[in-house]
Amino acid sequence: MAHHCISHVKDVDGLSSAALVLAAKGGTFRLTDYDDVMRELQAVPRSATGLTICDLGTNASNFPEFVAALAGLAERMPVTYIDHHFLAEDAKRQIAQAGVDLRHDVAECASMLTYLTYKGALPEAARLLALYGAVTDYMDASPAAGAMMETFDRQFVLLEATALAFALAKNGKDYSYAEMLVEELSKMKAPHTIDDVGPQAVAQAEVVRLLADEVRAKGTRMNRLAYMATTESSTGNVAKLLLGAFGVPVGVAYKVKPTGNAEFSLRSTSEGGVHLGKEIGAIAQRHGGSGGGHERAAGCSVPVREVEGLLNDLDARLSAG
Ligand SMILES: [Mn+2]
Repeated sequence: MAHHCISHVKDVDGLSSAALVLAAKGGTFRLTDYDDVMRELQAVPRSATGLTICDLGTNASNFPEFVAALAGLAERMPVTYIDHHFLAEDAKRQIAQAGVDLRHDVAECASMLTYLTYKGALPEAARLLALYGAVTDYMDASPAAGAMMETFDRQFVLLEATALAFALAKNGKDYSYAEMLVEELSKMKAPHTIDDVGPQAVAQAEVVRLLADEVRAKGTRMNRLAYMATTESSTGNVAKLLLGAFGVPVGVAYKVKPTGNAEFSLRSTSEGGVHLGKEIGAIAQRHGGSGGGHERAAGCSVPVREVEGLLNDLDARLSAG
């Protein structure tokens, strides 16, 4: 008899969401990335009495399988799906029709939506976890997060959220480190009091400083975007650094995976002029891959031979305005 949670492994929003579910419902949790969501849905323990899925956006290419898996699970237990990645109205309808309690809002981060979902079973301190996800997802000016932030020392929240994000980035390839963070956060520990989060965050600050120089040297500028191939674990970081290094509205970083796919992160400034998540979803599908995300932060995956075509299509789309 235990609740089960599946949440996003890659960022503080996913970790905070998992910690909130763990604090409110107890039970077990698994952290995963977009590519492995289907596998995790199939691996939900037989003994689970409920399931919460957090911060794991889905994309058009495997949507029918995703909904079918949700429907199968919803026959066995209550299923709650909490997310803030873009979802078309029809997709939302299909998820609800599968018997899933969908908590979806693109205006707030997943950890804030998770906090609001389980608020009644959570202590006061859980509000900080909601804000860590909001800060690191750039959603701390959203209606619920903005109002909550006003009741805290803003610099304390920024310090704790950033320490968490940097320590996670430093240990990004190690899922057990992320799991440790979730366990500790679920006990309402402040990030700076968790083991070596402080030193790991400082070490990551040095990684970021050196990376900024590397991006300047190795990045390539097209018309409206700059791109770079990297082996660095956080392609999101590299994409962001490209914006400043080349003065372009869109930064694109990718790494080639052993599967033969190139995995991209995209970031844009307010000058981008397009919804990155929607555009890259359509472009990636044309190149035999998939993708999606937010207006100014998105990701996709395509076969490595399609990298050049994808970059050309995206740059052309951005140049068309
Ligand atoms: Mn998120």
